[in-house]
Amino acid sequence: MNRFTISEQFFIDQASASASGGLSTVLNRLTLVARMLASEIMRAGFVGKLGYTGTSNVQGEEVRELDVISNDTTLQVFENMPMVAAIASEEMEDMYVFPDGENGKYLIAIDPLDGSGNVDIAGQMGTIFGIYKRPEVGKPVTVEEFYQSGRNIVAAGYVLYGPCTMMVYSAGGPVNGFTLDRSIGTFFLTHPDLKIPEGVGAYSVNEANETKWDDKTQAMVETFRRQQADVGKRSARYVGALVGDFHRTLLKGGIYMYPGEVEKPNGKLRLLYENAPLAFICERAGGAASNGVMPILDIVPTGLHQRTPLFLGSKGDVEEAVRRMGKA
Ligand code: FBP
Repeated sequence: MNRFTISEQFFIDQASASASGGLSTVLNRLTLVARMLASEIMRAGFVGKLGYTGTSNVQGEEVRELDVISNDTTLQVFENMPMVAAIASEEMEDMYVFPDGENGKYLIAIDPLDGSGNVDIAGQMGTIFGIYKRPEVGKPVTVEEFYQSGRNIVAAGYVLYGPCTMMVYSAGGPVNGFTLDRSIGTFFLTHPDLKIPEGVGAYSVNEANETKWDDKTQAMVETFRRQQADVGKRSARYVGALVGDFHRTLLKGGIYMYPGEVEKPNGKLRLLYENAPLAFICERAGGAASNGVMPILDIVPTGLHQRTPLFLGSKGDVEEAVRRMGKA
């Protein structure tokens, strides 16, 4: 790999000798989504697109104009891609089946714009994606085809929109990070074979939710806050965008937590297009991801928008957090 390794060639080189090239094509199209959204986010302030649409999504969350733009862009980019059968998105209640989708080979689960609460403060945001193979091609697409555990993911990753735009992905092997050179619209390999550090890094949780957690969760987070965790002293960091908090955790170590609450035991984050793709990346970088009871990747979804608690990061940190909550 020389310093001019670009994503297009890398996807092809990394594919197995017997690969049809379909997955590489899907990944390349995802870099197109990344470049288009990076541009939309950069320009949103100039064209008055930082606000809300006045509607709510299936999650009951207020929808930002950029949420809609991000979802529409994703659908447009994959509209004429015969190898993609359907897309499940945070922004759509039901899956979207493409014309002639029944002959498609892949399913894409996506959060087109993660961290949209950061839209109007120039904060970090991201796109999270997971790619699955259909159980059978040539039949009408059913939503149950998306109900596969993260162990079946063929490729997953995220795009980080921040001071720079990065794409981090794995197709089952190492985790590799690319950085966008906006001037030529090309992603260059800048972070090959990422491994998450152990015993260092921040703990990352919205502590304003503390009173909503059960006693053991409160005690566990308190241990990290009071610098008494077995895994060593930790600082606190929380940017309010899962992709931003996870990217820092992947590079610097530590743990991101979105615990369940007494009133909402499944927490906030969605399994199919947020937790499972990031768990796939985290495990391949040597880390761990749990819902507090079992590995995220072992959970078989029963709905497109199913939520789970999330503990994601350095293996030692996640294991200690799970142990201290005593639910596993
Ligand atoms: P979406 O923005 O895609 O809905 O993602 C949910 C999210 O914004 C995560 O990115 C972030 O980590 C979390 O919610 C922040 O939640 P809270 O504001 O409750 O801490």
